[in-house]
Amino acid sequence: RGAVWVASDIHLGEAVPQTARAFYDFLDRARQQADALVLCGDLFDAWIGDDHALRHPPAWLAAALGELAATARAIPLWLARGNRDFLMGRALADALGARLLDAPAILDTDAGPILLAHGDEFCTDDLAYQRFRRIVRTPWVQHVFLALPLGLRRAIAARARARSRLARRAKSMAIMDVNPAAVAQALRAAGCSTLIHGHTHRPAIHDLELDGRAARRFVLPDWEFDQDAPHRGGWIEIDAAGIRLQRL
Ligand code: OKV
Ligand code: MN
Repeated sequence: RGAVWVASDIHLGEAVPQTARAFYDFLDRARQQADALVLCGDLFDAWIGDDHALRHPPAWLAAALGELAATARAIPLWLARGNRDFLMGRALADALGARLLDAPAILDTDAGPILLAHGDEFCTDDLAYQRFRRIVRTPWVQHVFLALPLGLRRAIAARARARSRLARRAKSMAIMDVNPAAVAQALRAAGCSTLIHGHTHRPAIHDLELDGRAARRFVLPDWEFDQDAPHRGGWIEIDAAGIRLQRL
């Protein structure tokens, strides 16, 4: 309750100092102005296990963990997993003083109940991705992966990312967007008329009709800076006055 801020798809990684700086400024602002912060998936561009991150963090990751921990000391910080950092676990949350949010989750906010999800689960037209998702979300598969030595995990991750980059180029924009029926079904199952998600990198507010009633779908922006799109990033503010999409 109070002012809840939601962001997703920051995609922190080794070589994105601009993104990191913009995000740390945002965390600082959230510490001052929000009553809670929810990071709704893809905080990190890749995650191959809490152990590697916590034991030998490279400099960029140590900096990120420090900023997140400082935020969690100031306000409740909730972390939901995305399609890239789905291996974030309890050890990471504990180290940060954050809480894991099992998405999809229903947030009880001053603007009413809101269904919160990363969004990849709604991209049901992308059959190849859904197949990948089913495999890597299987508990025993994750168990085996996490038991592998770090070097092997890194190599598998690098291969998976290279393959994914190639596959994306062949996919249409429509395939990589949410499927309206999957969205409707999730809202219906949750008994909500508001959905917030990220993942598609297409920030917008969509007015929908769900079983004859008005509903809304808020899409969070991603934070990946590049030459073509230098002004990305943003978040959603939720309070008694409503739900607002804020851009950097
Ligand atoms: C995350 C995505 C790479 C998309 C692999 C089991 C396997 C986990 C994993 C490896 C990859 C996460 C953990 C990464 C997301 C990609 C490429 C495409 C579309 C297994 C459990 F292989 F043994 F089955 N992985 N990494 N992708 O590099 O962070 O979301 S990752
Ligand atoms: Mn995503």
